Amino acid sequence: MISRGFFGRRRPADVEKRLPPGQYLVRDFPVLSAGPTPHTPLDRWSFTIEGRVRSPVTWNWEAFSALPTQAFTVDISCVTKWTKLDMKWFGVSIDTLLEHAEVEPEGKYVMAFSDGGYTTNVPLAELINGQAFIAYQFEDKLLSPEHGGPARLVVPHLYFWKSAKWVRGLRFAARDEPGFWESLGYHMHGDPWKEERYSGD
Ligand SMILES: Nc1nc2c(c(=O)[nH]1)N[C@H]1C(S)=C(S)[C@@H](COP(=O)(O)O)O[C@H]1N2
Ligand SMILES: [Mo]
Repeated sequence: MISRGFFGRRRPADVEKRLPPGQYLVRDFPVLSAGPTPHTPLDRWSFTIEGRVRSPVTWNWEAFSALPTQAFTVDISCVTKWTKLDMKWFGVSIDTLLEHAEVEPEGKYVMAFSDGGYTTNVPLAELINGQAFIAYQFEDKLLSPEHGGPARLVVPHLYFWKSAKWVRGLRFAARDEPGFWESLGYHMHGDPWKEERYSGD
């Protein structure tokens, strides 16, 4: 018997249903970075929750990698129109992180910040209840530097620019401020199913 492979097992109609409007399927994993790939050694890496929280929390790598992990199998859509199905990540759910930080009632908006200066904004409501996580493993390997290792935010239900690579923390605020791409004309929210690509979409 000949193996039909990963995509052969699913009927095209099922695949079609999982493709947001204007997207096409890819099987490879493209790399898209606005600048050079940072290489922060693990002994100098940390992850911080700050801003509108009762008291800021910082984990070093040892503490962060000791947090409970989960597997997440998700479909990802990039605003450049590729969609990749069934991407298997491992990491720490944002819900788990927030068990360690008390967000103030005003802290409804989050700015993710990264090594190299990249930022992206996501409302808190879109990060909780299992919707988003900090990934440090992709498939069977530690996350490679070009894909955001040591760790990246993954918000699978929004366009992939919201999934900040080399993420170092989340800053809580009372107002929704634009991050890097958002201040260059990309959408503040970025829902692929609504084609929220650019401001005004
Ligand atoms: N820190 C950082 N995160 C980033 C980016 C970036 O340039 N810097 N690019 C974003 C964009 S536009 C996309 S599509 C994805 C690409 O992730 P990948 O290179 O793993 O495919 O990362 C997002 N996260
Ligand atoms: Mo992107």
